[in-house]
Amino acid sequence: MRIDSAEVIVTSPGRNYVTLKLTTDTGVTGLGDATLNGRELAVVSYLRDHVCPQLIGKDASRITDIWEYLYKGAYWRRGPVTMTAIAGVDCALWDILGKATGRPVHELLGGAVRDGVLVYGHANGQTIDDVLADVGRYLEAGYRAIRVQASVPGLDSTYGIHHDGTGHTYEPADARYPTENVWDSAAYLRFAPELMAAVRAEHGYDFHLLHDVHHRLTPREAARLGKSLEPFDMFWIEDATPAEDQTAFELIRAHTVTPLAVGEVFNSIWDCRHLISNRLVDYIRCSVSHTGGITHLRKIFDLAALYGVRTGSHGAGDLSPVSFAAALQLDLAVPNFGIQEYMGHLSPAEEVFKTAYRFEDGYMKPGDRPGLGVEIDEEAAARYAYEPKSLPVNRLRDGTIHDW
Ligand code: EZ4
Ligand code: CO
Repeated sequence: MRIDSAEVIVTSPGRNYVTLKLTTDTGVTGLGDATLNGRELAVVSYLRDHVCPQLIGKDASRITDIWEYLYKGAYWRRGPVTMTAIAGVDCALWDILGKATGRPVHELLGGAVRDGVLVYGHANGQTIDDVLADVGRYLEAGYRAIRVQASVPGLDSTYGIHHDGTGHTYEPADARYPTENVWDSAAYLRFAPELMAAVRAEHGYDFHLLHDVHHRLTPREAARLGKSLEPFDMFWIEDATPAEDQTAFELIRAHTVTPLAVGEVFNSIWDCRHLISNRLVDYIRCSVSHTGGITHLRKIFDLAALYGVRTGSHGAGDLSPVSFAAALQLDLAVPNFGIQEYMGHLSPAEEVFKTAYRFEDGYMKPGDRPGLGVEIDEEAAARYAYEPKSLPVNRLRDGTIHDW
């Protein structure tokens, strides 16, 4: 079973997605997501110009060998572009192996160790009242875990608030000039406990409550936030500080028992090792498509299992349905699964990606189609041309660039 063709499909059904499609000489196709939000074309070039030509003729069933070949063979290691490209190849190969053997990928990973994948949805709003209503809608829909974000009073724009009722928080902008937001940590730190108190007062404690800080605080501020949220029994606070400064987590840990989650901007096990092996985080949030695919993410999850760290994979809408399906396959198979983010996809994406997973009673079921369980309609994909867009940039009130 040799790889006969490797094609990169770029489409924008609501937002941009990069998909790698591999086809074998036996006629089996596999899909992998290779989307890196705001930097999509860098991965497209990495794949088309450098990786795809090297795949032709390779034995598609030698997944680990191809992974090592692309990782070690490039000499230049790690980084989001490289690891997203490798992830695209890796997931497509798992998809092929599944289809060739007639098995869903989770069976090839050792089989399901649970019946469904606990997911959390994104409730948000401009005001606390808007958020309370949105949380109510998620509970009504059957969610058992909900991430809550609200506009910080006094700021024009806050991360995590959708503007169009879709749940999607991506802020469209001209690619050359990202939207610029103003950020104020003091205002946020005053507001966050008020928000979580209101959510618990209105809706009680019988569901998991999550919150994304999105890398904006100093370690001391993060420690204070964690402490101030302890009464509200958070499932986690996510990305409390920019996580490249990893000893920062010692300070946060010393002051709060609010669980910590980190990892959506990591791309290899080396980014995770210190935090995991020193038990500085409770959940590791790497995504299958930014961390070298199923093969490498499985290693990260197995390392985490040694230290009692659970998984909580990134699942934003800027990762395609192919990525989400791959995440579900892995989530189902690892003993130390914690939770899976589920933001969903805009409706045009459903024309392009035909998925088998379904939401049921707070859990996601991946279905039992062979492989990852997603097909692409290439004619539909061709109707949605790539649209250059950037993520926003944050500045403090005095104009200083800050983490977004
Ligand atoms: O901002 O995926 O937890 N989810 C997030 C996301 C990220 C986007 C960046 O592309 O933090 O909304
Ligand atoms: Co996040």
